[in-house]
Amino acid sequence: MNEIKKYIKNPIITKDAVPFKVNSIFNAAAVKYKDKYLLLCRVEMPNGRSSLVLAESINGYDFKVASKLCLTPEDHKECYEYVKWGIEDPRITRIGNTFYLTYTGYSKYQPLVILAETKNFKDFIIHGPITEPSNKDCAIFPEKIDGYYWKVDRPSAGIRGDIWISKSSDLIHWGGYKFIMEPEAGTWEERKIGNSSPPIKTKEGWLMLYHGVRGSGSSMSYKIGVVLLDINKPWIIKGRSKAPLIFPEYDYERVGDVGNVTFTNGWIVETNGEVKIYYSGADMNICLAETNIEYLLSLCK
Ligand code: BMA
Repeated sequence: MNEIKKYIKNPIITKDAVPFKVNSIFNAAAVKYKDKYLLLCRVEMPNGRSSLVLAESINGYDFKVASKLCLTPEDHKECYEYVKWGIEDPRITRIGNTFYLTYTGYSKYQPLVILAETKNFKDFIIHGPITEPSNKDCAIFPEKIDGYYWKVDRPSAGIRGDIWISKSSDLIHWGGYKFIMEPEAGTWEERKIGNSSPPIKTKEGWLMLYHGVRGSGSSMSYKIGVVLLDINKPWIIKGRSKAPLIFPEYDYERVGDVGNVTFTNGWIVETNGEVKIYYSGADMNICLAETNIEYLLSLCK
């Protein structure tokens, strides 16, 4: 497959599939767990604040949404004031037998990044904020590099929206902050960029999806690109797609709570190199696009 193929039956999950009342379901983290495909989805509740719910599937296409929320702002006993307005847009990284979740905590203090971990998707240890506000779009690398854990995120200072990288010995205390990429002026990603999915190790480097935003008039358009980072020095960019690979084109991506948005925070790589990108259209649903590692690498050349 030398392309990105949007699934013919998109969207694969809408709010009609959620067994309780929500305003929308979107922006899911994705992982394989015990031979099942798991999506940890953001649900916006009727009051406009978000929580997380699991959806699971045997084949990666047909998902069943759980009957109860799996993580809510109220579960954050020690840091509730930083997530009071919702928890949003999780990324999941597996290191050993532990799944690390990074997600946005939203409150009057502006967004920041929360770290939690689980081994079974039932019991969660919530570590709390690992950035100050304003920061979001954080993903952790799946293995240590040069003896350290690494994360990317998107601090917002003034009008800038760049991706930065930092390192840690314990995943809690971070330092060694470095700028890695900025929006490309005058293009589809000129306004701001942010990580989209946890980096994946390939023979040519770390492959990572990112989103880029362009504002025109009163609306913003969200599209998805891909970047290749150096395997030993992940702050060095080896290549970056010249154009977005996923962008709003169909009604289910153009019309919704926030129109003209394609946004992803989860992908799954199969052992044969095929890739399933779970993305959302117009902040309203969950969709699937399929491709493979070789093609994604070719876009970075
Ligand atoms: C970003 C995040 C995402 C959302 C996107 C488009 O800033 O808030 O959750 O999908 O905007 O509205």
